[in-house]
Amino acid sequence: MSKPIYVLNGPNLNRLGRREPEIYGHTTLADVEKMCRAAAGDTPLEFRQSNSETQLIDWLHEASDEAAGLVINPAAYTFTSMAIMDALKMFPAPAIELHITNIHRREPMYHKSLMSGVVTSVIAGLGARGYPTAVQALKEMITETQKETVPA
Ligand code: DHK
Repeated sequence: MSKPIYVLNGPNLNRLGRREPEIYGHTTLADVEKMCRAAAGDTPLEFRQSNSETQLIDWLHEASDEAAGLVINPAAYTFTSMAIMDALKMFPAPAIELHITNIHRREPMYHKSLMSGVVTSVIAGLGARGYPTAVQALKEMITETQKETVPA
């Protein structure tokens, strides 16, 4: 069985759909999970959310050993957690930092991500549809990497 794609979500995203819908929309995290599983198709997918920094770091360590690719929405930890940044630095496969909102169009406190410098790509401002877009892109990147590693 091929290695899974991990989709990790940070604090307060468990309230998606009810949390400031004028900013984050009405799509729930359960809806987002369904969209990611549809985009993953036959690629296994681990979809998780935690409000705990420690839990997110432990999952990043696990993903470093188990995952073919990673989508992470660190939410507010994006701007505060060097510990999550350090864990992301150790992730050996393609990793996409994802934000539902365009953080660069928001208040200045949302402009400086600690994560963007240690990931493959950043997606921000596509709303909930950013998630399946990231999963689809990861699938393509993983397939390309596999093609490169298969001796001609
Ligand atoms: C989600 C949050 O919870 C905020 O703290 C971030 C991010 C933005 C998002 O757009 O998905 O700043």
